[in-house]
Amino acid sequence: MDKLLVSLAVAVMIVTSAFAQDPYAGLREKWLQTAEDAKPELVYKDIAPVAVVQAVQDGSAFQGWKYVESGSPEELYGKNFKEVESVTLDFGKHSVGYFSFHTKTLSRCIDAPVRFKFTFGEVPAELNTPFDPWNKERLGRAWMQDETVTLTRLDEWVTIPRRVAFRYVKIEMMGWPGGGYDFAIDGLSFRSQTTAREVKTRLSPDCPERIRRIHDVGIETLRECMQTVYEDGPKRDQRLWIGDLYLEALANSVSFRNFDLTKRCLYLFAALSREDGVLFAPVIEDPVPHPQYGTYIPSYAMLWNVTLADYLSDTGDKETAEDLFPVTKVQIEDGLSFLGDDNLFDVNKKPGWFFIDHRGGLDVSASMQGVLIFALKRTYDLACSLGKEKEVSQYPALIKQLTQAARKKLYDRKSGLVLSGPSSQVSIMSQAWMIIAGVLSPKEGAKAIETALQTEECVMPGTPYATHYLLEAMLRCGLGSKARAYMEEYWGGMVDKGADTFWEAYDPKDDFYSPYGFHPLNSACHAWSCTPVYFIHKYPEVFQD
Ligand code: RAM
Repeated sequence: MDKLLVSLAVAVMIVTSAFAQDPYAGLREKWLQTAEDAKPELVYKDIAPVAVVQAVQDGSAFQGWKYVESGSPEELYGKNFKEVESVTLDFGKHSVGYFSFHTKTLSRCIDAPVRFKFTFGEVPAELNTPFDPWNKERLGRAWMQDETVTLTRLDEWVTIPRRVAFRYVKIEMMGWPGGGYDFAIDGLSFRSQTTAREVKTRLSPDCPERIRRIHDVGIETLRECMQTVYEDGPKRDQRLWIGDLYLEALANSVSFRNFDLTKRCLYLFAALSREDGVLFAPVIEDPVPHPQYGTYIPSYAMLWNVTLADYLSDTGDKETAEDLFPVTKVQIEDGLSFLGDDNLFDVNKKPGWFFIDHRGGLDVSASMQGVLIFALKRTYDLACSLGKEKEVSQYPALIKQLTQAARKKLYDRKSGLVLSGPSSQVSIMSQAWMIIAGVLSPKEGAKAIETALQTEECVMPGTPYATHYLLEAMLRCGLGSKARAYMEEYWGGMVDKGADTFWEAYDPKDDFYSPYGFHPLNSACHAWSCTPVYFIHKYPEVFQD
């Protein structure tokens, strides 16, 4: 993006904030330019299909479908496609980028257009579950990756303009070209792209095979999501969300160590924040960087502070941390504005999307209290590293008050559990966030997790995002071998079910679980699922021995 586009993006922001007090006035343009300057180059690789495959319905396969090899691409390339009509190919691994195909006239010449439908799928069931009729309550139909292409000329390469994320492609002939001519699809190619380069760290030679496999799938997941921002999922939503950024940055810090990408993303959020300085939860890069207006997630805004604090400890880049430090104070003020007189986070006080997990029915009050305390602590650490503790001198007292309130009102000493909301709900997330926030001691935390896991009505995580915080909590309270066993079962479970990249949503007890009411809409390569990479490197004694 050149300077003109940066100015255009800023102009959009200024129009929206014309009548408001902009705390970052005069800085947004500079911040957008800094984000632009830190944009890493994409690297491309051309890949080809490895096999023609046949779909097989199988109750023991993930979501009921698997592929078996039935031929080679070379055999397909020699065939009259009018006889083939429909074929599926496996490219051997998940990839993100642009798909091209070549046609060849076999007899006479084209005398009527030919139309194809290409359907791209990350997992087998996605290509074998009818998309229509589409329930309009769901996310948009066009997220599904089926593209129609009509050719009026043959014997040339055609590239489908849409960037896709896939491993399998189904090609169907839609418009019958009549008897006049025969043709073949005689070439398929895919240009994959990522900004990830080589992994800069190594696992110990003693690292067990199962952990190594989980690590490698995590690396592939992160690689695919590292585009010119940390995308959440390259199939869906193809944008930068703070919660996903936080976890991707953790995994990146122990693998690709591409800190420019983290820096770029931090600046994008700051530059594109709301007119009162509070961060929007997602931003979108094209055609010019802009926020997803209206989407505000207080938990995510606070986690941006933690990401900046981590970035400083990983890189020592004080210039960036100092530049962006004022933004952290606004996120904390915003978080504090949800407190009731009892010093507890009140989700009914103001509107917002209090995202902790996609699991339906989760009461998030206790978790939000935990996120706020955690963000206060990490923002205070950040201030201390920058010598700015005087600017936030009220934080230690606030941390104390919020911790006391949580211990008094949310922690039930008798059962040893954190209870959330009016129905005193038991969930894994409430325990995890109270441990991460340091509200529970490691001993209390260990008991809370173990008790919650044995409680029948306990609300379990529905995503690897939430499961990340469970593992983090386990490791903080000395449950290392439990954390490892949980990782082997949860992420290892996806590997056992054929994952070559980790999924957005996963419930080991329900392969069809979807936050969107339709499992093919789930993203099967989702950034927030890559964090085994972080845990395995950060705690080698727990995972690599
Ligand atoms: C969905 C995606 C994304 C997440 C938001 C909250 O759109 O799963 O990764 O951050 O929800």
